[in-house]
Amino acid sequence: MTPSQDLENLLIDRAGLGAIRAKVDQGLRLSFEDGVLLYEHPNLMAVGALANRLRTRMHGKKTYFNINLHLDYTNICIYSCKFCAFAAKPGEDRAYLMSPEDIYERILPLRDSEVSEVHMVAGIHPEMGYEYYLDIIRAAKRAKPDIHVKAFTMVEIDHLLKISGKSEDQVFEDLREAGLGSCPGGGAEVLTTRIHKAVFRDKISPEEWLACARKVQEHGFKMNATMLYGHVERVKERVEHLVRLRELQDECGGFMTFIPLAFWPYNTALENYGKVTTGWNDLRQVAVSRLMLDNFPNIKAYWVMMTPKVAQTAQAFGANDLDGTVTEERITHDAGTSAPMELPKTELVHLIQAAGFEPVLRDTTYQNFETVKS
Ligand code: V47
Repeated sequence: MTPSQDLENLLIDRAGLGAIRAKVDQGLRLSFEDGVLLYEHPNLMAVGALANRLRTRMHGKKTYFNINLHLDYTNICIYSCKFCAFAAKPGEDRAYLMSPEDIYERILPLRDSEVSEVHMVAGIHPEMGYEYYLDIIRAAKRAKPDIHVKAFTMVEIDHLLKISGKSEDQVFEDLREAGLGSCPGGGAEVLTTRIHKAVFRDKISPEEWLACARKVQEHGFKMNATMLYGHVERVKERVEHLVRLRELQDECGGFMTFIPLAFWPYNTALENYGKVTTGWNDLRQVAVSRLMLDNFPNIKAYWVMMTPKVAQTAQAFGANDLDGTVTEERITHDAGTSAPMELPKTELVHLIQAAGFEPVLRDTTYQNFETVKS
């Protein structure tokens, strides 16, 4: 054992977390009660050291990122979730809808660039039919055939299954044929009945989100999972969310990354209720996620919601991925995030290296890697 490991053990054990350390060291699963304890423990540094230990065992000093683009193809949405500042109703000045041609024209100039992924997530439009969804994927692939299309949260997939008039197998076959590569992890919010009723009651329930994720994975697609935290949820509800995801991952194994999403309250129905999450809370959320989700290969610190500085620090609290360059995200910017619109590759590399980690450029599904030197 090195002197720094000795010191780390001392920090963790003196904080009264020796029993959890023993479980982490033996690769044993943490319980629901362990999760609650980690969230409530006053010594964040000790919780972070535990998460960093697991992160180091899984990934060493590597931090992954990619070069990507977000296209939130419409903000028109039939739902009115209390946490959302992005959604608009048809006819509102700020309402917009991108056509397949718009998607094509936006991606075409990137044909010879390093961009490897387009992330497409949006509201549930009341009128767009099944073919529209296939057409926007096709448009992205037509513009840049090698781009990975990571599109449609479980809310959109569930909607597609309902409006398609086709069998489940056919819908997934159509999506694959159109060029869908994988699915992003949004729309889960907090997977408990109380939070569903309180802040997103019209949208699919926690059980429906999990059932849809199971279908996606059973049809051979990889996907991510998220949790929207920092609003009206309680500690036990955050733990319940993590445990439910962990159980589904045991069953299906198709989750690539978990992304804790820090809530931004501005322009939402929770503006006067919620406070912007603090760096302290964000780092703890990353650390507890790493420790509880032992079967998730990656934990992402999403700088758009967490801010670049907190995301950078999160690398030492369990995160091994910083997402990507992003460019053009609207959902969090409409809700007042203080993060910039885009981080150039050089800036991401700097954030990673300045914290003593090794930047590794990845593709969406973590199949191809390129170590970045600067
Ligand atoms: O589902 C909505 C969240 C999600 C707010 O899979 C908000 O790689 C904060 O899913 N404050 C969409 N968050 C984003 C998403 C995502 C992002 C980055 C990477 C990946 C991935 C997925 O944004 C929504 C919702 O949970 N959201 N409003 C808000 N006011």
